[in-house]
Amino acid sequence: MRPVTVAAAQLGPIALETPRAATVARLVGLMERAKAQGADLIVFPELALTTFFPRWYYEQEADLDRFYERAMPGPETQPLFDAARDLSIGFHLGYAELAADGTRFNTAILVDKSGETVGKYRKIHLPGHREHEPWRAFQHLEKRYFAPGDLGFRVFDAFGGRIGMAICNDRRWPETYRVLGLQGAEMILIGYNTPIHNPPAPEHDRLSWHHNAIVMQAGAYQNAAFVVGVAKAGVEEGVHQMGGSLIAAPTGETIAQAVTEDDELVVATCDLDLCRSYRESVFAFERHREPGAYALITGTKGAVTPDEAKRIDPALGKLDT
Ligand code: ING
Repeated sequence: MRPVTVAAAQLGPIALETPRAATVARLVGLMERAKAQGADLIVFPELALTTFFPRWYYEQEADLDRFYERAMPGPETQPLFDAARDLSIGFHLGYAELAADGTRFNTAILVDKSGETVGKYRKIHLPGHREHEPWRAFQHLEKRYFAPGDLGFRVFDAFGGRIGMAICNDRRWPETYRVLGLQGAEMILIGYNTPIHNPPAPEHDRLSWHHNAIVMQAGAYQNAAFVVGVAKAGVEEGVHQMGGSLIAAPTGETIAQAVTEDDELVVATCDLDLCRSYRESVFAFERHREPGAYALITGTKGAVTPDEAKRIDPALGKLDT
């Protein structure tokens, strides 16, 4: 048995004008409550220190600076690291990072029970658009405000196992989970801010919870790992963001989930050894995968014609006369 008691710390809205210190105090309060429930690790959502600012168009770069952290920990976030050490509870935190070279990333860190940062991830799949699109009820300017992550999908040895991280839109792409699974990930932490309404495809809105659940359940099952998905939820500055925080087991089942759209701790004790029966049978990668048949997966960004496909993977043309 290698139990890890994890608390998915779903957050309700964070208003534009909420001071960082007030939000940090709110997160520390959740750390104290999670510890009281026996948690080893608390998982906060994506961009957990501010409102989801990509919903607005900012002409001036300077107007964006208020949302980014130049240091982690910095003076206003140090209380999180102190609480981790004092309470002996690790945490995962999503935040906007302004790197030393001026590059802006949508970032997450993993901090252990001593308050040491043991892992960092920068969001790779950036959804939305780059230019102002006034036709939308609200913007989704992640392609404008962040650069694609440059650290890859990594796993980190912590909490007695192998912990991977991804952020929000990453959870919709099977490649995310497989790259982590190929490094032996046993638990994958994913914070998200997901508006229920998607302006380019409103017909998808009613399926928000269904899509949220199936991608994380599938990712967990197909890679023999636990997946912890954590929302910033509720009506935040007029935009309704879904809750649906959940913990999925390697069985593919959801073993715990949120029932509100506000601050809510979803707690489960996850035995990382449960990954083994899947990792050593149906998903024994080394026995069953056939990478020689997967050339298209990294050979092209978008879909291609069958003829172009044959140029990437000659096997596809083998029967051609
Ligand atoms: N948010 C959304 C997500 O992938 C989105 C973007 C919204 C995609 C609605 C599809 C439908 O959950 C972030 N921050 O990636």
